[in-house]
Amino acid sequence: MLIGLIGKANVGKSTFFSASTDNIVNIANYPFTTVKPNLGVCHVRLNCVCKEFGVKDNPVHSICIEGIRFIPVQIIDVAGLVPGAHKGKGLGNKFLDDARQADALIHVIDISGSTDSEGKPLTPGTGDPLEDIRFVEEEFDLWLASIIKRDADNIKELDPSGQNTVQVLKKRLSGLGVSETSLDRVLNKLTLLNKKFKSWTEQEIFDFSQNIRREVRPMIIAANKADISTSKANLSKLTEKYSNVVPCASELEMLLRRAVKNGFIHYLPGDNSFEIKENSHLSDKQKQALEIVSKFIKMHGSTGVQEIINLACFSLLERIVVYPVEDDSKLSDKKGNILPEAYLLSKESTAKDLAHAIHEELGKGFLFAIDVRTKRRLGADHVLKNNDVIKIVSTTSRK
Ligand SMILES: Nc1nc2c(ncn2[C@@H]2O[C@H](COP(=O)(O)OP(=O)(O)OP(=O)(O)O)[C@@H](O)[C@H]2O)c(=O)[nH]1
Ligand SMILES: [Mg+2]
Repeated sequence: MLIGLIGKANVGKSTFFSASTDNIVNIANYPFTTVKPNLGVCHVRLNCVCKEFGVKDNPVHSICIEGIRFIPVQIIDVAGLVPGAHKGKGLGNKFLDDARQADALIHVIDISGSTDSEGKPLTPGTGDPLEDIRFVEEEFDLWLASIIKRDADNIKELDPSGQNTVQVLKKRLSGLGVSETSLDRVLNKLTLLNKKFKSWTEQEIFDFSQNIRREVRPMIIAANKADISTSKANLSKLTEKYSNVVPCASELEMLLRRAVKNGFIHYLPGDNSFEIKENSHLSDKQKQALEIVSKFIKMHGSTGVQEIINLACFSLLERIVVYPVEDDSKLSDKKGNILPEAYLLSKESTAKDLAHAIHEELGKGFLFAIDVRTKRRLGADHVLKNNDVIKIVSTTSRK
């Protein structure tokens, strides 16, 4: 699973990336600081089942702190874009090629309005975040339209009668993972299902691209720089129009993570408060900085960074968490690690899908699964639910 950070230049994408991965990358108040994409690992946060089972767990690939499980997820920070990027302006559309690998997108914006459409610094409050969202989405759609158009001649060749539009478009958009159901839905909505592709107008190609983008790359809007006072008015305007907006302050999250590293505070990413440790000898400047963060968190509930990652995983991608174990009485693997793994699976995953996700061989030899809570036997097609703890019995696991 890969989360992509996209947006206008100089809105704080790399700051969000650094804050969520603890990898400090280039950050600066001018456009195009990021040229090559940064790839890193962030974590989704959830309540672990260890508390319910009353066990002290020792995860192998995730982390559990005080009953809160952090599961790794890949995240990519790409170059910023400016109007005209699909025609090669700024760093051109390379960012879209990088971003298209992502399963879900976080669209980072500068909600304080401190940057113009090219990402150059402005007096806070004079930039227009609503316009920024519109143009970034439009750039994405125009880029998609150009891919479809680029292949238009091929499509005509492949499908001279124009009878098999769905199959051909599916093939052309395969890099984006567009399913036939999504394609059908969009074509139906736009009443294009029975119109031969070769007679589609420019506008129809654009509308099709826009709808496909909404279908296959839903986005969360990270309203970044929400710590700047000019954000408030913009935020109200935005929430009137969009439902998927979360205010955030990546810079403040980064500050908290640094303070944790330096041993100054007790804080877990996503917490709604933090505690300054005794004998942490903070300077007045550091105290003031933490005071600003504290005020922000009180007002917004958190810095927003963790909440946005969680929304990308659980709302956009609708993942569930499943804990596989080999020993159902000890809840452990063969080595005795308790609740060793936590898998983020798609919503409709079955017991057999889980076996395959663990290991191809385990999937091939699947016999049945056991729901550790109820001790019930589950068949291959049994649909798993969030927080299930499952033992897989397979011909390979008997060896
Ligand atoms: N006040 C405030 N400033 C922020 C925040 N996040 C980022 N910034 C500042 O915004 C500027 C741009 O940050 P970057 O992370 O480099 O932005 P970017 O979107 O990656 O920029 P490009 O790679 O150039 O497209 C820097 O000066 C950051 O310090 C925030 O939450 N609050
Ligand atoms: Mg950057």
